[in-house]
Amino acid sequence: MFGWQGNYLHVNLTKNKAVVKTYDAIFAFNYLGGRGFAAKILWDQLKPGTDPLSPENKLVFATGPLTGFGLPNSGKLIIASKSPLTGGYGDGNIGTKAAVVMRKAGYDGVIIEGKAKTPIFLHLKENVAEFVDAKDFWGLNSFETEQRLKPLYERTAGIISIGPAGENLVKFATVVSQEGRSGGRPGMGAVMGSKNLKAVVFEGSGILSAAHPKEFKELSSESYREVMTKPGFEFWKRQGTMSTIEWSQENCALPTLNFREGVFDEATEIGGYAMEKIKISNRGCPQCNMTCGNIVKDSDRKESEVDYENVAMLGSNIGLGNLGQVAALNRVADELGMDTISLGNVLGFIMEASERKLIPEKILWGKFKDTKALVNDIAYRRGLGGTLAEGVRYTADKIGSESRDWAMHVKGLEISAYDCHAAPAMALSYGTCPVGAHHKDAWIIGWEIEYGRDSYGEEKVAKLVETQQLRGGVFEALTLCRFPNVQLGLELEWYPKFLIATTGMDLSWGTLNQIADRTSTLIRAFWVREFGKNWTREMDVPPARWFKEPLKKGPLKGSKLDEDKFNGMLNKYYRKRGWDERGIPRKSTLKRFGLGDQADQLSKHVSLSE
Ligand code: PTT
Ligand code: SF4
Repeated sequence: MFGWQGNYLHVNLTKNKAVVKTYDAIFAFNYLGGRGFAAKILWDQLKPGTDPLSPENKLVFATGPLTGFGLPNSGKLIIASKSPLTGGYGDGNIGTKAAVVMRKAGYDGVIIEGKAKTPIFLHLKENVAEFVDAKDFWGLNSFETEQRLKPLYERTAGIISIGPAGENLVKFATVVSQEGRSGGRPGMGAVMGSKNLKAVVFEGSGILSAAHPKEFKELSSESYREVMTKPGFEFWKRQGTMSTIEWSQENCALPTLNFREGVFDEATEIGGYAMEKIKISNRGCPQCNMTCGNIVKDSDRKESEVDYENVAMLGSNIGLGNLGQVAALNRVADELGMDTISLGNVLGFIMEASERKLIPEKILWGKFKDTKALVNDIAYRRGLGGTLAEGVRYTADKIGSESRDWAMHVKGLEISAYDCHAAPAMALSYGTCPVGAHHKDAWIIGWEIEYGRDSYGEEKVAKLVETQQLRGGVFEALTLCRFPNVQLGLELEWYPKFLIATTGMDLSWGTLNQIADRTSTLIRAFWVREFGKNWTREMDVPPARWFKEPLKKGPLKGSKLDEDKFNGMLNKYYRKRGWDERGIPRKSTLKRFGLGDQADQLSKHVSLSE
């Protein structure tokens, strides 16, 4: 096969064993790569009911057929597992040299199972898998870990690691690379920690061969050039995702004080233009010529990479209006290896609980030093930090009463940075995202605001499914960064051309969308298999706050979601997906995607509708 290497490495940490396994063209054609591969592997290889933090859970690193080729933004890696935060399918997409080097070492993916007796790191290259003692590394933060590992290996090595949060099994610990790129929101770092795996170092110098080398070479230079000609290119390089702060504020979608409001009085202080004043450089993922990581000097005089989500969640959502301090919190989260979105949620939640006197501790909005101390307590599970380390759903269950109404999560994954009091389609996007509340599968709020916020109609459901197919389906399977397309408008026609040149396969958008739908149906089946009779459609419904408490400030004051209309919209969504009124894929739908065996297995856990 061209494009795909046709194999992955299966590593067992209990037995110190690594075996190369091959896969065939049918697997590649049905699932394409990245999230598609991860979903199929986890369905096939994970026993239902596996404890996510047990040696039996599997951690999957997966790439796509274009990863590592000289094509726009092909330096990303999917990290997937059964999530300790949600109990369902979890993944994240991280930009890292490790993705490129893993492919050059000859692997499309790595599956890790078991648990090392003592802390280790893995060194993987062509025909080599070393299990290296990491006792001296355990306890280091993710930046120190990478800095200490780098000189031991080739300059081109790609490294991913966890920080203390992953070691201490914080449920929203992430995997970190290149001092600031962080992926795997639903606790992929905790899964790594549970296996005593501190880091993975990839080395590889093989050549990726394209099916049509001459055409590929031309496409490569043309497409990179095309990215640079896009009208938004210069501004993007200046601000990256940070201009979204101003956009969200204008559109009453900036999460403020635990998603109570959609506008923040100090938005300008933490926005894109304020960021430009303290910006020192750009950083980014490999294979990218539109790098968007804004490196700023933070209030601790350290360098921190800020994106919209980090700043909204650690800024407006916790009432902190000083960008240098927000950046410092972000840096601490990166060092400790914790997801900033979930972190901003648990902090906002506990500040609200304190304000309402539901807990004895006094935790005030927007207090930098106290918040920083609490962030450290979470990573090391000290005092109240130990509770917050379990995530917002757990914390609300512990505090009880009405606090569940404003515990901002879906399926246990904390909501990313868009307030939905006046955005029903975005609320549905959070509700139905395959990993829990993440904007990655469908940032539909931009379109929704243009189209009209009030509607709960069929057209919004259709647009949502189409967006999920493209972003959550195709980009996550190709494992390419979606920003050239969604931020700068690189035309979709490029992508099938990339596939022909590299793999030799002529995949139409119809075929790609079918692969996307197969994967999302399989992931839904995975969730239902895990939850069995406890699965309910309520798991697709966002928190009560957006339905019960209208906005009190800003131009959309008085807005809230309508529960009945939302439920109607959810029904339409299920119909469009071929799922029944419980949100469970119908037998006929599973069969339509070639998932007949999966239907048989699933029917042992729940009754399936025809
Ligand atoms: C992603 C989520 C995001 S999405 C952000 S900012 W964003 C947060 N970044 C964090 C961070 O930084 N440090 C930290 N400790 N935690 C963080 N949590 C949050 O994680 C990321 C970019 C961004 S920046 C986005 S939107 C796009 N996401 C893509 C995606 O999901 N798929 C895809 N095919 N392409 C994408 N391109 C963009 O990549 P998760 P990264 Mg991240 C400091 O991983 O789990 O998916 O959560 O990977 O390399 O940093 O790139 O405004
Ligand atoms: Fe990474 Fe940003 Fe480039 Fe995407 S645009 S590949 S997130 S640096």
